[in-house]
Order: sequence, then structure tokens, then C-alpha cells
Amino acid sequence: MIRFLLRAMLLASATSTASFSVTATDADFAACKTTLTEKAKARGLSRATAEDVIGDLRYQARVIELDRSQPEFVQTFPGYFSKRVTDWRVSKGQSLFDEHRDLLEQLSDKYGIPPHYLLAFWGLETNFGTYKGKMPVLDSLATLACDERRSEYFTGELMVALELLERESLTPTAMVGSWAGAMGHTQFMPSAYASYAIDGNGDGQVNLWDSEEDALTSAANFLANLGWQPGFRWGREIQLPDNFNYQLSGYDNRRPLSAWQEQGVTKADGSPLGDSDISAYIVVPAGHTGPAFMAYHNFRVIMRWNNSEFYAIAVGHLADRIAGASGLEASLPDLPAYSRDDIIALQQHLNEKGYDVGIADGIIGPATRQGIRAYQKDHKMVADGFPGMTLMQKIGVKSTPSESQNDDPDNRQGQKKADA
Ligand SMILES: [Ca+2]
Repeated sequence: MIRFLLRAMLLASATSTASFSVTATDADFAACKTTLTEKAKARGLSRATAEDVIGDLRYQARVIELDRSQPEFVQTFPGYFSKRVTDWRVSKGQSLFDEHRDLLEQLSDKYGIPPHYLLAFWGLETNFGTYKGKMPVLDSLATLACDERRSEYFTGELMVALELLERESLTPTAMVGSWAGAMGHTQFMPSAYASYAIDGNGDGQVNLWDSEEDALTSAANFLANLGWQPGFRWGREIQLPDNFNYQLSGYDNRRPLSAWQEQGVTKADGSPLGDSDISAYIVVPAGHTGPAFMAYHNFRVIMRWNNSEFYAIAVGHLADRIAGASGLEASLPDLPAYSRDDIIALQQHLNEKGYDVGIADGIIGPATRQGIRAYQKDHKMVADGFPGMTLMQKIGVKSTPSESQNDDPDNRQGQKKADA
């Protein structure tokens, strides 16, 4: 019935944004494509693109599955970091530095992005081009455009992708990428591709799949446009004083380096931070037993590329390693991998005990961190806002022993009930 109504709405209003349920039928997708064809024509795309290319697009059920899937376990920093900053990536980055030295130095002069950062993005996005994704991007974007969750955004990205197809004389089969539509060596979404990608090798085409020169030049141009400050680092690993007040960590507590130095914060090797007025904040991604970092302006620029502090630390540190720096001073703690249900149980406990953390959603956001800190403070624990083993045991939330292998849904269900 609902599907019938939606189809009727689609037919009645070809200009409205098309959407329907997860279980799309062929008829639904065909109706949605008709709407997309009208939109493409209205944007000035050719009849061939609007009718033939869109007409040939296929619904990809796998894309919706991936869009809906929630990770079973909450990602820990040690797990994330050790999979991404590897010795192989460091040495591969260094050999590619030699291979592309002239180009990378030209890009550094022109855009202000040092070579080792471009190599770090390249390494993290696609393992230096060895895994660029194999999903048909136009199909994926059309599938997401015809799905209710983020229809408007993906309809826009699909239209831009079709414009790119025409502008760069690409073929639909050549446009492969991630399931969500990111393309080429540096995984640009169509809108970033259209606005910031550049023909680096001068062959008249902007091709982020086949040309490493195009991809590296485009990454440099993109980062410059995202606000990269030439001449500055991303941040660095630091050492905190023993009595550090962890309430001072996080983006809301930006201070000049000189002020952090006065508080007893040093570089990771214990040497002085320097008496500078650069604004910086402290990131403690694995709690007080793990490494600590100072984040500068360029850290936030990296997060405009991918909005994740873990990602920004990985890019920054991989860049440092490619440039010859050694690994982290602090060792990565062996943290338990909590399931979403563990975090929900923790949130419920905190709420019941009067530490308001909002809705128990299994996500550790600012309110949950605040609640954990308040609880830790009241119980004479290090108030780092991080759910360590001691805290989890103290409030009786059983944690799952290790990575995802040991996952029995029925058992976890029972555990959650017992904890509630
Ligand atoms: Ca080119």
C-alpha cells in the first residue's frame, strides 16, 4: 500500500525528490529513474545522458545493505590506527616520494601542501591506488538517490557525476569507486571532483582513476581550498603532566601553545613545546593510558576531508613517518572492543545514577564523555571521559572480550537484559 502511494506520488509529481522503501521493486526504480531523467534534462544534460545513460542504470541492493549496516563493535583508536599506519605504508610512501619527487615538490610550491601529506592521504584513501573501489558509481548514486534516507544529497551527487561524464568524456563503466560514490586514487565524491579536480598531466582530461599526476594535483588543490595553512604541521604527539585535568582536552579548549607549555605539556620526547601563540587543542583518543596529541589548524582541515579525529591523527602521523620521523612514543593500550550494546548499557547506568548523558544510543558523543567524566570524578578515578575497563567493571557492564569473532547475538541479547 505504502509503495503504491509512493508510486502514485512519483507519477503525480515528477519534479519532487524521489524516494521509497528499502525493498524497491523494479517498477519503483524505473519510476524514480524517470524523475531523475527529468531533473537531468532540466540541468541541461544531453538527451543521450538523461535518457540512455540514466535508462541503463541498475539498482544495487548491496549499496542499501551497506548504507544500513551498523558496525557491531565501537571502533577503538589502537585498532583503527594500527591497521592504517603500517610499516608497509611508510616505506611505500617513501618510495613513491622518490618516484614522484619533481611533481610533489612543484605541488608543494604552488599549493603549500608538503609532499608527505599528499602521500599520506593517498595511502589512507586507496593504499596508493591499489584499491580504488569497484562499484559502478552511477548505479550506486542512483540507488541512493532513489532511497529515502539521503535522497536529496545523492540526487545532487548523481547529477554532478553525469555532468562529469560529459565534461571529461568518460564512460559509465569507467566510473567505478566506493559503494557511496567516491572515485579514483583519492576517493573524491562527484562534487569535489567537479569543483577541485585538476588536469595535472596536461592531457586535456581530468582523470582521477588513471592519472596519478591528476590525482595528486587535485588533492593538493582540494586541501588548499579546504584552508590548509602552509608552513604549519597537523599537530604532534605530546606528553601530558601526571596531574593533567582531562576536562581541558577537546576542541572546545583551544589555547596558545605557550599556555599549554605553562601547564606542563611537552613534546612527546619531553622537550619544550615552544613559546608560540599558535592555537591548539589536546586529543586523547584512547584515554589516559594511551597517547596524547596536540591538534593545530591543519588537523581540522584534514577533518574537512574526512570528519574523524582518528583519521586526522592517522594522516598526520603517517605523513610524519613518510618524512622520516619515528613511531609513537607512547604505546597503544590494549583496549577492550565494546559492542554498541555495552555502550548502551553504560549510558543507561549513567542516566539511572543521575549522570545525564541523553538518549542511550550506543554512540560515545560529547554528552556521554561528559557524563563519564563526572562519574569518574565522583569515584576518584582519572576523569578522562573514556570508558576504561575499570569503569565498565565498576558499574557492572560486562565488556566483550576481544574483536568481533566472539559475537553471539542471542547471548548478547541476554547480557543486555541482565545488565538493564
Ligand atoms: Ca589529465
